[in-house]
Amino acid sequence: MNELDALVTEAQQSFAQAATPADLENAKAQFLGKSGRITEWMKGLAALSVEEKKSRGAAINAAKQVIEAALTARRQTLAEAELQQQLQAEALDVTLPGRRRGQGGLHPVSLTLERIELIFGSMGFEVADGPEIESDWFNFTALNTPQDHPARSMHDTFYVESPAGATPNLLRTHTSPMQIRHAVQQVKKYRTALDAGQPIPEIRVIAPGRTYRVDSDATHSPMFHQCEGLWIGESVSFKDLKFIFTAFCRTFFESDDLVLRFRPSFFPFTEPSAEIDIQFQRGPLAGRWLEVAGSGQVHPNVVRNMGLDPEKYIGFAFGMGPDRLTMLRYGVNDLRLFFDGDIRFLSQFQ
Ligand code: 2U9
Repeated sequence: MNELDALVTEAQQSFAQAATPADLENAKAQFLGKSGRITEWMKGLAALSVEEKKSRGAAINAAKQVIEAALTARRQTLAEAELQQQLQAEALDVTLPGRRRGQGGLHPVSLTLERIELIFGSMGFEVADGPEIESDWFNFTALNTPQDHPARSMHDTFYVESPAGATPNLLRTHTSPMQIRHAVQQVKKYRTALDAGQPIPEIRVIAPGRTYRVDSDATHSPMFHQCEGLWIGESVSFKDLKFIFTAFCRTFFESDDLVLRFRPSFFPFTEPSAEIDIQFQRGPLAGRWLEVAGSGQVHPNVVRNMGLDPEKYIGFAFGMGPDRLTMLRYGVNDLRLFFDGDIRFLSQFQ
């Protein structure tokens, strides 16, 4: 075997051993590069005679072509191998099931609020929604709560930073301010009729929503929900309150034989006032009296703050805690479970 044949064999072996395209390009440089072995052979031609140049030159060119063909073949092989590897690495199993988007659902307290709105809505109550940051006037003063009432202390109420000298705003401690707002709006709307001594539509509204108090244990959360109701007209009485609230409780708890008890109490915004207890006749809570709401006849000062004459307009109000109603309905004993955000607990209500 002459030297050129040996060089071709060496180049073929060298290309075959190159495992990556980079290795192959290095191997190519050794044979076909500027100072590669074939190039050196070409340079060697200069010293030869014309005859020798012809025959040797042809032989070198033939060897070069074989080496180039080997290089091209190896390049293709390596490129194909690389492609195959990539295809395998990125392979998609189209038979796998798709990833589903999780199905969301309503929070148990939201379910209760919807239920309350539906029931009172069916009895002709509007639903009022409004600010959670309130003024001292709407949260306390308009509701006949005296200046020195303990509820107004920093101990019980979250105050919001405000400019020096200004009466501080606060996180509403109940949703009653919303009922005042609603009533004032209605009174404004019917001012002309009122001034002319004409009757105006009754005010019948509930105000559900978040409320805040400085309080935290197994049955109190600093943020909790409330739903208050208000019905004002020319002859709305305690018997209407009893009827409405009994109907509400029996529908809410789906229990026609549920019994209610009105126990005398005190609230600054109602006079007289009563706590409302319920008693189930069946089920795990049967026989026990459970407190579910406060209520009363709206205090004349509060009626006046709505812009109405308390000698002519009268009515009742009530307030309840949807969080507690949810606990009773589902048999949950720790209020904090509702606000921990644990999906394992919350998904049970879907
Ligand atoms: C206006 C006038 C009067 C709303 C009322 C209660 C009694 C009451 C508590 C129930 C459970 C608060 O969340 S709770 O702790 N509420 O006892 N609320 S009367 O009285 C009003 C509301 C608005 C204009």
